[in-house]
Amino acid sequence: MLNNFAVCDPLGIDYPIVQGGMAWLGTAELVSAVSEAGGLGTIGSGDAPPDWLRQQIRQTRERTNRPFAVNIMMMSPFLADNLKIVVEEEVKIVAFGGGNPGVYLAGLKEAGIKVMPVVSSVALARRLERLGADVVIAEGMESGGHVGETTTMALVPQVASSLKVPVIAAGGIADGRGLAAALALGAQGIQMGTRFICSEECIAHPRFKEQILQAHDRATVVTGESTGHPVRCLQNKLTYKFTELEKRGAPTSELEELGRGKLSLGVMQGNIEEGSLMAGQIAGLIKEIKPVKTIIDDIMAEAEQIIDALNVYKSKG
Ligand code: TUI
Repeated sequence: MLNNFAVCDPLGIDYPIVQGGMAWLGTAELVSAVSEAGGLGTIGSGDAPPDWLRQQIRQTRERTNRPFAVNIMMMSPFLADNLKIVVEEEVKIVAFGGGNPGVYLAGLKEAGIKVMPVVSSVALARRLERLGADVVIAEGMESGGHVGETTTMALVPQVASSLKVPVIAAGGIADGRGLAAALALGAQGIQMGTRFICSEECIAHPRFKEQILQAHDRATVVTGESTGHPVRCLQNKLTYKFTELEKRGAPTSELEELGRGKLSLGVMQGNIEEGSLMAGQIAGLIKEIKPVKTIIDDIMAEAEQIIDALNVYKSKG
Protein backbone atom coordinates (compact mmCIF):
# COMPACT_ATOMS: atom_id res chain seq x y z
CA MET A 1 0.00 0.00 0.00
CA LEU A 2 1.48 3.34 -1.06
CA ASN A 3 1.58 6.00 1.66
CA ASN A 4 3.62 8.91 3.10
CA PHE A 5 2.35 11.42 0.55
CA ALA A 6 3.17 14.92 1.80
CA VAL A 7 -0.16 16.32 0.53
CA CYS A 8 -2.40 13.91 2.42
CA ASP A 9 -1.87 15.26 5.96
CA PRO A 10 -2.31 18.98 5.24
CA LEU A 11 -5.39 18.33 3.12
CA GLY A 12 -6.82 15.62 5.40
CA ILE A 13 -7.17 13.04 2.62
CA ASP A 14 -6.20 9.36 2.24
CA TYR A 15 -4.98 9.30 -1.36
CA PRO A 16 -2.99 11.98 -3.24
CA ILE A 17 -5.68 12.38 -5.89
CA VAL A 18 -7.40 15.72 -6.46
CA GLN A 19 -10.37 16.27 -8.74
CA GLY A 20 -9.86 19.42 -10.81
CA GLY A 21 -12.47 22.12 -10.11
CA MET A 22 -14.29 21.99 -13.42
CA ALA A 23 -16.92 24.63 -14.20
CA TRP A 24 -20.43 23.08 -14.42
CA LEU A 25 -19.14 19.58 -13.56
CA GLY A 26 -17.48 20.05 -10.19
CA THR A 27 -20.82 19.79 -8.36
CA ALA A 28 -21.82 18.18 -5.06
CA GLU A 29 -22.42 14.83 -6.83
CA LEU A 30 -18.85 14.44 -8.13
CA VAL A 31 -17.12 16.33 -5.31
CA SER A 32 -18.67 14.25 -2.54
CA ALA A 33 -17.96 11.00 -4.40
CA VAL A 34 -14.26 11.88 -4.79
CA SER A 35 -13.91 12.98 -1.16
CA GLU A 36 -15.81 9.94 0.13
CA ALA A 37 -13.44 7.71 -1.87
CA GLY A 38 -10.45 9.26 -0.05
CA GLY A 39 -9.38 11.86 -2.63
CA LEU A 40 -10.04 15.61 -2.66
CA GLY A 41 -13.20 16.69 -4.47
CA THR A 42 -13.30 20.28 -5.72
CA ILE A 43 -16.37 22.39 -6.40
CA GLY A 44 -15.80 24.24 -9.68
CA SER A 45 -17.33 27.68 -9.26
CA GLY A 46 -16.36 28.78 -12.81
CA ASP A 47 -18.44 31.86 -13.52
CA ALA A 48 -21.38 30.69 -11.41
CA PRO A 49 -23.05 33.18 -9.05
CA PRO A 50 -22.59 33.16 -5.25
CA ASP A 51 -26.02 31.60 -4.52
CA TRP A 52 -25.11 28.58 -6.63
CA LEU A 53 -21.76 28.23 -4.87
CA ARG A 54 -23.32 28.42 -1.41
CA GLN A 55 -25.87 25.77 -2.38
CA GLN A 56 -23.17 23.43 -3.74
CA ILE A 57 -21.08 23.79 -0.58
CA ARG A 58 -24.10 22.92 1.57
CA GLN A 59 -25.14 20.01 -0.67
CA THR A 60 -21.61 18.63 -0.57
CA ARG A 61 -21.66 18.76 3.24
CA GLU A 62 -24.96 16.87 3.28
CA ARG A 63 -23.27 14.09 1.30
CA THR A 64 -19.87 13.85 3.00
CA ASN A 65 -18.02 14.81 6.17
CA ARG A 66 -14.68 14.51 4.40
CA PRO A 67 -12.58 17.51 3.30
CA PHE A 68 -13.30 19.11 -0.06
CA ALA A 69 -12.09 22.24 -1.87
CA VAL A 70 -13.68 25.09 -3.79
CA ASN A 71 -12.03 26.28 -6.99
CA ILE A 72 -12.29 30.01 -7.61
CA MET A 73 -11.87 31.02 -11.25
CA MET A 74 -9.93 34.28 -11.50
CA MET A 75 -11.86 35.45 -14.60
CA SER A 76 -15.23 35.06 -12.88
CA PRO A 77 -17.48 38.12 -12.77
CA PHE A 78 -18.38 36.97 -9.23
CA LEU A 79 -14.80 36.55 -8.02
CA ALA A 80 -15.10 38.87 -4.97
CA ASP A 81 -18.55 37.60 -3.95
CA ASN A 82 -17.56 33.95 -4.31
CA LEU A 83 -14.50 34.55 -2.12
CA LYS A 84 -16.83 35.97 0.53
CA ILE A 85 -18.96 32.83 0.31
CA VAL A 86 -16.03 30.46 0.91
CA VAL A 87 -15.07 32.43 4.04
CA GLU A 88 -18.66 32.66 5.30
CA GLU A 89 -19.29 28.97 4.72
CA GLU A 90 -15.99 28.08 6.39
CA VAL A 91 -14.60 26.14 3.46
CA LYS A 92 -11.22 24.74 4.52
CA ILE A 93 -9.40 24.52 1.17
CA VAL A 94 -9.53 26.95 -1.76
CA ALA A 95 -8.00 26.27 -5.18
CA PHE A 96 -7.55 28.96 -7.84
CA GLY A 97 -7.35 28.74 -11.61
CA GLY A 98 -7.13 30.92 -14.66
CA GLY A 99 -5.03 33.74 -13.23
CA ASN A 100 -2.81 35.07 -10.47
CA PRO A 101 -4.61 34.96 -7.09
CA GLY A 102 -1.70 36.60 -5.22
CA VAL A 103 -3.67 39.53 -3.78
CA TYR A 104 -6.20 37.21 -2.10
CA LEU A 105 -3.80 34.82 -0.36
CA ALA A 106 -3.13 36.82 2.83
CA GLY A 107 -6.85 37.28 3.55
CA LEU A 108 -7.62 33.60 3.08
CA LYS A 109 -4.65 32.53 5.20
CA GLU A 110 -5.86 34.86 7.95
CA ALA A 111 -9.23 33.11 7.83
CA GLY A 112 -7.39 29.80 8.38
CA ILE A 113 -8.07 28.55 4.84
CA LYS A 114 -5.54 26.35 3.02
CA VAL A 115 -4.73 27.75 -0.40
CA MET A 116 -3.87 25.66 -3.42
CA PRO A 117 -3.30 27.71 -6.59
CA VAL A 118 -2.99 26.17 -10.05
CA VAL A 119 0.01 27.48 -11.98
CA SER A 120 1.51 26.96 -15.39
CA SER A 121 4.91 28.57 -14.71
CA VAL A 122 7.76 28.40 -12.21
CA ALA A 123 7.73 32.19 -11.70
CA LEU A 124 4.12 32.26 -10.50
CA ALA A 125 4.63 29.11 -8.41
CA ARG A 126 7.50 30.78 -6.54
CA ARG A 127 5.59 34.03 -6.05
CA LEU A 128 2.57 32.22 -4.63
CA GLU A 129 4.67 30.06 -2.33
CA ARG A 130 6.21 33.23 -0.92
CA LEU A 131 2.69 34.64 -0.37
CA GLY A 132 1.68 31.54 1.61
CA ALA A 133 0.34 28.89 -0.80
CA ASP A 134 0.09 25.57 1.09
CA VAL A 135 0.21 23.29 -1.94
CA VAL A 136 0.83 24.23 -5.58
CA ILE A 137 -0.78 22.46 -8.51
CA ALA A 138 1.52 22.53 -11.55
CA GLU A 139 -0.67 22.15 -14.63
CA GLY A 140 0.80 21.28 -18.02
CA MET A 141 -0.64 22.24 -21.39
CA GLU A 142 -2.04 18.73 -21.87
CA SER A 143 -4.94 19.76 -19.62
CA GLY A 144 -8.43 20.61 -20.74
CA GLY A 145 -9.79 24.13 -20.50
CA HIS A 146 -7.62 27.18 -19.95
CA VAL A 147 -3.98 26.17 -20.50
CA GLY A 148 -0.44 27.46 -20.23
CA GLU A 149 2.40 26.70 -22.65
CA THR A 150 4.61 24.16 -20.87
CA THR A 151 4.07 20.41 -20.81
CA THR A 152 3.52 18.51 -17.56
CA MET A 153 6.74 16.56 -18.20
CA ALA A 154 8.79 19.77 -18.29
CA LEU A 155 6.80 21.91 -15.82
CA VAL A 156 6.41 19.55 -12.85
CA PRO A 157 10.10 18.83 -12.13
CA GLN A 158 10.99 22.50 -12.56
CA VAL A 159 8.26 23.61 -10.16
CA ALA A 160 9.09 20.80 -7.71
CA SER A 161 12.77 21.80 -7.69
CA SER A 162 11.86 25.44 -7.06
CA LEU A 163 9.46 25.05 -4.11
CA LYS A 164 9.45 23.73 -0.55
CA VAL A 165 5.67 23.17 -0.39
CA PRO A 166 4.23 19.98 -1.92
CA VAL A 167 3.45 20.04 -5.63
CA ILE A 168 0.56 18.28 -7.33
CA ALA A 169 0.91 17.43 -11.03
CA ALA A 170 -1.95 18.07 -13.44
CA GLY A 171 -2.39 17.67 -17.18
CA GLY A 172 -2.26 14.43 -19.13
CA ILE A 173 -2.88 12.12 -16.17
CA ALA A 174 -5.66 9.52 -16.08
CA ASP A 175 -4.27 6.29 -14.63
CA GLY A 176 -1.74 4.73 -12.27
CA ARG A 177 1.06 5.22 -14.79
CA GLY A 178 0.35 8.94 -14.63
CA LEU A 179 0.50 8.92 -10.83
CA ALA A 180 3.77 6.95 -10.79
CA ALA A 181 5.23 9.30 -13.41
CA ALA A 182 4.14 12.39 -11.43
CA LEU A 183 5.85 10.99 -8.32
CA ALA A 184 8.99 10.33 -10.33
CA LEU A 185 8.94 13.96 -11.50
CA GLY A 186 8.93 15.20 -7.92
CA ALA A 187 5.20 15.77 -7.39
CA GLN A 188 3.42 14.49 -4.29
CA GLY A 189 0.11 13.83 -5.97
CA ILE A 190 -2.05 14.31 -9.03
CA GLN A 191 -5.03 16.33 -10.13
CA MET A 192 -7.32 14.96 -12.83
CA GLY A 193 -10.31 16.45 -14.61
CA THR A 194 -11.08 14.53 -17.80
CA ARG A 195 -10.81 11.12 -16.08
CA PHE A 196 -13.43 12.19 -13.53
CA ILE A 197 -15.82 13.48 -16.22
CA CYS A 198 -16.12 9.85 -17.32
CA SER A 199 -17.32 8.72 -13.92
CA GLU A 200 -20.81 7.53 -13.06
CA GLU A 201 -21.25 10.34 -10.57
CA CYS A 202 -20.29 13.26 -12.86
CA ILE A 203 -23.40 15.11 -14.08
CA ALA A 204 -21.92 15.81 -17.55
CA HIS A 205 -24.26 15.06 -20.45
CA PRO A 206 -23.89 11.43 -21.60
CA ARG A 207 -23.11 12.60 -25.15
CA PHE A 208 -20.11 14.59 -23.82
CA LYS A 209 -18.88 11.57 -21.86
CA GLU A 210 -19.28 9.45 -25.01
CA GLN A 211 -17.19 11.96 -27.02
CA ILE A 212 -14.35 11.51 -24.51
CA LEU A 213 -14.62 7.71 -24.74
CA GLN A 214 -14.46 7.97 -28.55
CA ALA A 215 -11.56 10.44 -28.54
CA HIS A 216 -8.13 9.54 -29.89
CA ASP A 217 -4.73 10.97 -28.99
CA ARG A 218 -5.07 13.99 -31.30
CA ALA A 219 -8.74 14.72 -30.67
CA THR A 220 -8.20 18.01 -28.80
CA VAL A 221 -7.16 21.42 -30.09
CA VAL A 222 -6.24 24.72 -28.48
CA THR A 223 -8.18 27.78 -29.59
CA GLY A 224 -8.23 31.35 -28.34
CA GLU A 225 -4.48 31.93 -28.40
CA SER A 226 -5.09 35.32 -30.06
CA THR A 227 -7.28 36.41 -27.14
CA GLY A 228 -4.64 35.63 -24.51
CA HIS A 229 -6.90 32.91 -23.07
CA PRO A 230 -6.01 29.69 -24.87
CA VAL A 231 -8.47 26.85 -24.17
CA ARG A 232 -8.13 23.12 -24.98
CA CYS A 233 -11.27 21.33 -26.17
CA LEU A 234 -12.30 18.30 -28.19
CA GLN A 235 -12.26 19.35 -31.83
CA ASN A 236 -15.71 20.00 -33.29
CA LYS A 237 -17.67 22.48 -35.41
CA LEU A 238 -17.21 25.19 -32.78
CA THR A 239 -13.41 24.84 -32.63
CA TYR A 240 -13.20 24.87 -36.48
CA LYS A 241 -15.24 28.07 -36.58
CA PHE A 242 -13.14 29.60 -33.80
CA THR A 243 -9.88 28.68 -35.57
CA GLU A 244 -11.17 30.10 -38.87
CA LEU A 245 -12.10 33.40 -37.23
CA GLU A 246 -8.72 33.59 -35.49
CA LYS A 247 -6.90 32.95 -38.79
CA ARG A 248 -8.83 35.83 -40.32
CA GLY A 249 -7.68 38.06 -37.46
CA ALA A 250 -11.12 38.51 -35.93
CA PRO A 251 -11.21 40.91 -32.97
CA THR A 252 -11.25 39.47 -29.44
CA SER A 253 -14.79 40.81 -28.91
CA GLU A 254 -16.10 38.69 -31.80
CA LEU A 255 -14.31 35.59 -30.49
CA GLU A 256 -15.64 36.16 -26.99
CA GLU A 257 -19.14 36.50 -28.41
CA LEU A 258 -18.76 33.15 -30.23
CA GLY A 259 -17.60 31.49 -27.00
CA ARG A 260 -20.35 32.84 -24.77
CA GLY A 261 -22.52 30.17 -23.15
CA LYS A 262 -20.87 27.42 -25.17
CA LEU A 263 -19.44 25.41 -22.24
CA SER A 264 -22.83 24.59 -20.73
CA LEU A 265 -24.24 23.99 -24.22
CA GLY A 266 -21.60 21.30 -24.74
CA VAL A 267 -21.08 19.67 -21.38
CA MET A 268 -24.58 20.00 -19.89
CA GLN A 269 -26.91 20.09 -22.90
CA GLY A 270 -24.81 17.63 -24.90
CA ASN A 271 -24.59 19.71 -28.08
CA ILE A 272 -21.35 18.08 -29.16
CA GLU A 273 -20.90 20.10 -32.37
CA GLU A 274 -21.80 23.65 -31.35
CA GLY A 275 -20.80 23.44 -27.69
CA SER A 276 -17.40 23.76 -26.03
CA LEU A 277 -16.13 20.35 -24.94
CA MET A 278 -13.23 21.20 -22.65
CA ALA A 279 -11.12 18.06 -22.19
CA GLY A 280 -7.45 17.16 -21.89
CA GLN A 281 -5.12 15.32 -24.28
CA ILE A 282 -5.39 12.19 -22.15
CA ALA A 283 -9.04 11.79 -23.31
CA GLY A 284 -7.79 9.15 -25.77
CA LEU A 285 -6.78 6.88 -22.90
CA ILE A 286 -10.20 6.87 -21.26
CA LYS A 287 -12.29 3.97 -22.50
CA GLU A 288 -14.83 3.37 -19.77
CA ILE A 289 -17.22 5.17 -17.46
CA LYS A 290 -16.51 3.94 -13.93
CA PRO A 291 -17.64 4.78 -10.40
CA VAL A 292 -15.35 7.38 -8.79
CA LYS A 293 -14.25 4.93 -6.10
CA THR A 294 -13.16 2.40 -8.74
CA ILE A 295 -11.22 5.11 -10.62
CA ILE A 296 -9.32 6.05 -7.46
CA ASP A 297 -8.76 2.48 -6.20
CA ASP A 298 -7.55 1.35 -9.64
CA ILE A 299 -5.08 4.23 -9.88
CA MET A 300 -3.62 3.57 -6.43
CA ALA A 301 -3.26 -0.17 -7.16
CA GLU A 302 -1.76 0.39 -10.60
CA ALA A 303 0.73 2.99 -9.35
CA GLU A 304 1.88 0.62 -6.61
CA GLN A 305 2.37 -2.20 -9.11
CA ILE A 306 4.38 0.07 -11.41
CA ILE A 307 6.62 1.32 -8.63
CA ASP A 308 7.36 -2.30 -7.66
CA ALA A 309 7.92 -3.32 -11.27
CA LEU A 310 10.43 -0.52 -11.84
CA ASN A 311 12.85 -2.50 -9.67
CA VAL A 312 13.60 -4.69 -12.71
CA TYR A 313 15.91 -1.88 -13.80
CA LYS A 314 18.07 -2.31 -10.73
CA SER A 315 20.95 -4.69 -11.14
CA LYS A 316 21.33 -7.35 -8.48
CA GLY A 317 24.33 -7.19 -6.15
O1 TUI B 1 -8.07 27.47 -14.79
C1 TUI B 1 -7.78 26.45 -15.35
N1 TUI B 1 -8.56 25.88 -16.29
C2 TUI B 1 -9.73 26.42 -16.70
S1 TUI B 1 -10.45 27.84 -16.14
C3 TUI B 1 -11.70 27.62 -17.20
S2 TUI B 1 -13.02 28.71 -17.30
C4 TUI B 1 -12.81 29.43 -18.80
N2 TUI B 1 -13.87 29.45 -19.57
C5 TUI B 1 -13.80 30.01 -20.78
C6 TUI B 1 -12.61 30.54 -21.24
C7 TUI B 1 -11.51 30.50 -20.46
C8 TUI B 1 -11.60 29.91 -19.23
C9 TUI B 1 -11.54 26.50 -17.91
N3 TUI B 1 -10.44 25.84 -17.62
N4 TUI B 1 -6.66 25.79 -15.06
C10 TUI B 1 -5.76 26.31 -14.12
C11 TUI B 1 -4.77 27.15 -14.77
N5 TUI B 1 -4.50 28.36 -14.42
N6 TUI B 1 -4.03 26.83 -15.81
C12 TUI B 1 -3.24 27.87 -16.10
C13 TUI B 1 -3.54 28.84 -15.18
C14 TUI B 1 -3.00 30.14 -15.04
C15 TUI B 1 -2.74 30.95 -16.12
C16 TUI B 1 -2.22 32.22 -15.93
C17 TUI B 1 -2.75 30.59 -13.77
C18 TUI B 1 -2.24 31.84 -13.58
C19 TUI B 1 -1.99 32.64 -14.66
O2 TUI B 1 -1.50 33.83 -14.33
C20 TUI B 1 -1.13 34.71 -15.31
C21 TUI B 1 -0.48 35.84 -14.56
O3 TUI B 1 -1.20 36.80 -14.29
O4 TUI B 1 0.69 35.64 -14.19
